[in-house]
Amino acid sequence: QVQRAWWKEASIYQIYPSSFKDSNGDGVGDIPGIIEKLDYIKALGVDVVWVCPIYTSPLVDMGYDIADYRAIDPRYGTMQDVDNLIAGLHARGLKLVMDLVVNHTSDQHEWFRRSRSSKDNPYRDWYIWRKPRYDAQGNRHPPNNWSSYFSGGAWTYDEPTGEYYLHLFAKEQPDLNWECDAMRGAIYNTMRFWLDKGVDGFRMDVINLISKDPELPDAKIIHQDRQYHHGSEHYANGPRIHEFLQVMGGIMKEYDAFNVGEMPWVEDPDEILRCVGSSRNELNMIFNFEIVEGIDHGEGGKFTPQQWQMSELKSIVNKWQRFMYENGGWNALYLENHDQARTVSRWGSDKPEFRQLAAKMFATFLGLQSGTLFLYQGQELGMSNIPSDWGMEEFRDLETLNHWKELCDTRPNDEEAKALAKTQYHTKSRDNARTPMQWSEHRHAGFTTGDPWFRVNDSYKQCNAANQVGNPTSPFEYWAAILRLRKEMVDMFVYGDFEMVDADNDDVFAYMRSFDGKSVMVVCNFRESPVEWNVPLGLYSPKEETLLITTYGDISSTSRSVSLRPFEAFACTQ
Ligand code: TEU
Repeated sequence: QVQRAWWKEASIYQIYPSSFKDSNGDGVGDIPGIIEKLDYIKALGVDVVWVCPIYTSPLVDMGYDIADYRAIDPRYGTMQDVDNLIAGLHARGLKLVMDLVVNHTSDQHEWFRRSRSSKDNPYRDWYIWRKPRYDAQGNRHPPNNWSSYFSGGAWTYDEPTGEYYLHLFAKEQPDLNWECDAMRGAIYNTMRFWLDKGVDGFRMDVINLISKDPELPDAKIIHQDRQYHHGSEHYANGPRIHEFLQVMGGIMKEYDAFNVGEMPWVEDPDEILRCVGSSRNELNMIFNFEIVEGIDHGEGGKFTPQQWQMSELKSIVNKWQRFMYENGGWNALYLENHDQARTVSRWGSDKPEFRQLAAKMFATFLGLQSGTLFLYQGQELGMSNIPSDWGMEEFRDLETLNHWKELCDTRPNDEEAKALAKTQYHTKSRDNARTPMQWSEHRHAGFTTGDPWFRVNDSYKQCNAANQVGNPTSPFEYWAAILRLRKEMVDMFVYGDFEMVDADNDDVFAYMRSFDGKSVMVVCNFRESPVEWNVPLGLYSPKEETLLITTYGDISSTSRSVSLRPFEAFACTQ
């Protein structure tokens, strides 16, 4: 028996504030800019808007380094603007989800300034400080061998007090100490502060990293040649994670609020179910990373090449679709966000003749699965990665820049490695998703009247909201149709069963959804070439009359096969 919930039926639109819409000509997107575009968001047909961090921040990591949890960064606007945003959304029947980034703060946060000031400051214990280790020669070393996600080690030595602090991300993002009661209390109060304001929920940044093994043991060594090692076995879903998540879940429940937890480095389905199971009162759902950081990351990590395989994509999708259906958990569906490259470029094609077709194919593939659907700004337009002829000077993201710097420092003359890394940045850098939103064919794509903080993708004349809204063949209108279909057939698409079809096919991703004796077949050609798809024995054959949605407007089929055009996708009933 399926348990119904508004958030299971909802679709969520993610906004990256710096790059969405600039209202005052300073080149940076802002909250009044978001308010200008609420009708656009409503027209797409989503139910919830998730806004990435807009709190006071030095923007070392684009706002994921928060200096004050209760203040709005002046670049984005004021608290009054947030009130107006909430009112504008609620007036349209939309909800607001904010980012909750509580694994770490900025090093400019008042808590950290105090913490680092002296060993006996009351805030000392709010962060994770440890004494150095010394070797036989008396050389100083960090307390353990963990690496940071943004290159180098996870510890920085702080001269004034002679200890190291932990930072799993940049050195300007010190990790909070969740073993400290007072610190936890401050975070829980912060959640209430925003919920009392009328915010409808949170997206919780790397929430599974907050509970660490207090011993902070050395990481197991997988790559002998490296100085620092991953270590997630000691802090991903650590010893007290469920205790903390249940407190937060309790707060969310009081407000009937929505939450989704971002959870890297955990793959065990049973552990994930302990976080999202319907009886657990922890999280509604999580973002897992198996597709976006699995199928095309090579052995050496994100910026090493790996040709993705259809069989792997199928087995990941099938596993999670079936597992949550059978075990009373819930999936978050996404392919893009501010940390991931653009789908069309990464797994489809952004050639002019294919870009829109690929965008619509991915909309079909993702949009008709079971789960809560997340769309990232620009995905509804089929926006593509930054052009291949942009040089390194255009990149802004510290993950990419730190990686590049480390490579240039350690292998300055290895031209081959450098060329390879550049190709990888053009495929997978976070910057691919962060170029300004393309509103129109006008100067700077209508994003700003000033100089944009980040260069606008050269594709804006062909790909923009103005030429897509109201155009029946556009990706925007196709996404709108998918979202309508999910609402009209909510039992089928939200609550129905999922079954993979033709699992061994390397070109075509096909699946059946079913509910109460009825079914829908979804067929997606992932290739830029035509593919003849033989309908598996025992299945009904797709016909023009039974189409629910189609990327080409019609289909070309006989009773036993369908001639799929490049990136063609459709869904049909019996
Ligand atoms: O990302 C968490 C995370 O796991 C990242 O390391 C992610 O894997 C990486 O960006 C992909 O290359 C979250 C936020 O989404 C990200 O923007 C922040 O930089 C990070 O946390 C630190 O707050």
